[in-house]
Amino acid sequence: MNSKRTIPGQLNRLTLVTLLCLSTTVQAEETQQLPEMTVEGAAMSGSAIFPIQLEQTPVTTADTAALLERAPGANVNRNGPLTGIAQYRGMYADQVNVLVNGIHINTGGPNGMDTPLSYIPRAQLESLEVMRGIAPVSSGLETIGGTMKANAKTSHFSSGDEFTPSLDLMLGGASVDTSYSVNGFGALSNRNHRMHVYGSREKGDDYEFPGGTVTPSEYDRKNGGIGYGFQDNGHELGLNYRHNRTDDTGTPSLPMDIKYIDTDIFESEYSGTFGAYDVHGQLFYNDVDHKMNNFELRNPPMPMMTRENESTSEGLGFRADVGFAVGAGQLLLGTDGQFDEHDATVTDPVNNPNFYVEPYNDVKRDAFGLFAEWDSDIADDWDMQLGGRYTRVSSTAGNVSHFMAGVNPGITTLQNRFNDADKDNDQNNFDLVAKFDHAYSSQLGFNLEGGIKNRAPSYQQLYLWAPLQSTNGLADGNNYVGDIDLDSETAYEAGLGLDWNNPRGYLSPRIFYRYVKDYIQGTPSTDPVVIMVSTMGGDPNPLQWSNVDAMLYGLDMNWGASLGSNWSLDGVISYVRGKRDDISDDLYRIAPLNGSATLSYSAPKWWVGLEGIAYARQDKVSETNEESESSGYGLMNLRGGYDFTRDLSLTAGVENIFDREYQNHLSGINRVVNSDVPVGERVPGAGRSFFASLQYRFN
Ligand SMILES: [Cu+2]
Repeated sequence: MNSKRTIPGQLNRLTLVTLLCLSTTVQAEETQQLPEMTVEGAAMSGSAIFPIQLEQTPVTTADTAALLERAPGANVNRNGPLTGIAQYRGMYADQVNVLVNGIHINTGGPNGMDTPLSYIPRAQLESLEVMRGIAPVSSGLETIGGTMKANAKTSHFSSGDEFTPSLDLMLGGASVDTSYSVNGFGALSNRNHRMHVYGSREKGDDYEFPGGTVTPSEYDRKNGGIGYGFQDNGHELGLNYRHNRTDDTGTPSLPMDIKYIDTDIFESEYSGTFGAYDVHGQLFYNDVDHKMNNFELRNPPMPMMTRENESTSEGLGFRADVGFAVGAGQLLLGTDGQFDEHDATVTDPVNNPNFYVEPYNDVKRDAFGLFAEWDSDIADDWDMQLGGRYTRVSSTAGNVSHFMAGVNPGITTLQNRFNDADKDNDQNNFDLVAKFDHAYSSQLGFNLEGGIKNRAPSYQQLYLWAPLQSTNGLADGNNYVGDIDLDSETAYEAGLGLDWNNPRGYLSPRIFYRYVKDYIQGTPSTDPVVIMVSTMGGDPNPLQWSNVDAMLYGLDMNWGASLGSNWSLDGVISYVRGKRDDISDDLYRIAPLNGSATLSYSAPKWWVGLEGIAYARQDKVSETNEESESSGYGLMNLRGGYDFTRDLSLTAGVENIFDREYQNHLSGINRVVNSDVPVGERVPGAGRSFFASLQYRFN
């Protein structure tokens, strides 16, 4: 209960006072009952995965990534209403392995507009989990910044031969962006077959904040698909197809807005048992066709500077693993791969039909891995996980062209230099993970972990040859160029945690320290040609991706108190510090100390929850990235639900009750002219919003 005092100082006074009053009031209740979460979290291994509680969150917030703020250590970098980039312990974008329905999605937008989590709209989300601490080597090819898992609603086998139907319908809306959200999911299953079909649409206008309107922050997304599963005699097969169509959607922190994102995702999965061996395999493919521009949802920075970018991408992935008993534990042996292709072209269809730049042409990034992981009970109260992985990442790119080559000497030099270069980059990486869990008593457990993790450079970091803001959503406003000779980032990480729970409450703090050798960071370009070309494009101080050294350390925890049979108080606190080790500077876009607490009351037919969120100021900012500081703030949200019948329920509430004006530090900088938000200022969060959703569930 003291945890609230550790919430940072700079928060809204009202939030703190309200939280204090509420918690003292309800503390008076004497009845004790274990909150559900404590029961689930009691097993030692359970503490490794943090499931975000979805029941009490608004389905009307379209962006699934926004939910990450509810997990210890996790957060979200926002560039627009649908483009949340997952952050975990100060690492983000390509550094964090986000699994969508168990697969890695090859995203097509060179600026992170179609982030993995954007492919499961909130209304379709079944579960969202954050693996705490160092991710197991089996959880993905490149997991330097951790692993998260999002799963969409799907069909499940039922028990008899008869087919049983189920239906899940949702209709919702919110006031701050006059948005609506509809979702339909239908399934039919028996004990051998299951099939489902689903579709959703979300549409919202520019959202309001106390100082006006954020332009453009409108969004429009349709997402739907079909799935089929078969099981018999311990063998199971699943097939899924998903289509995503995002139309006009604003990303005010990026140079362009989404015109469309058109993506197909095919997944297949098999699992079965052969004697003592559990066999599992996955094969998946996706393609992305994406267009963005700077003249339809916003005004271009200068009237003649209209630009449009079309990107296409394809990704093929697989995984095969086998598990069997070895010694006192289970050994998992596996192989996995991800083979991606990227192309992008910038044109000016409005003012200059001759304008033509290829930032990326025929880019290929092929990752192939082998891994072994052994989970065992080394002693009565001790669990151990040992894992090792080899990953080879081979990247290459084709020759590029620019319409000014042969005319502009700087561009001619950059283009020829790139086209004459050997563009192959091969990385051989070895990951190691060791985790120990010790159950000291039924109420207290400790865990200790250490690991070495790698990430090969992204295609943008290798192959961006002309100074442009193509940075997978970094949104710092700087022009960047790549470096074909970059090395992989290598993190050396250690973590320590404890899990305590008893009938009065629970507490699961973790501390971690991570040293990242060859951390990939933009550093001031010293190349006179790059500087000259970038200056023509408006940025006289371009950055070049480089290997530097960095460290990240911090603490995160979830905690809760049982306050009687109906009341519960649950919270999360996250803190991370990220800084360069080679020079004196801080890392870019690191969340300040933040925390949230929710007081909820649950009755058989209804519930109500009051949430307080507090962010401290962030003055540890990156000078290299010209990052600005941000102030602290506090917010309150009130939500409730009512079940009319077993099938029909209503959820409603108000977000940002006091219509507080605030800027989340991880929100990008506005670069849209003629907006209520000045150019160069952090995009503010949404003002007060009333929301409601009606859900019909039949099964
Ligand atoms: Cu884009």
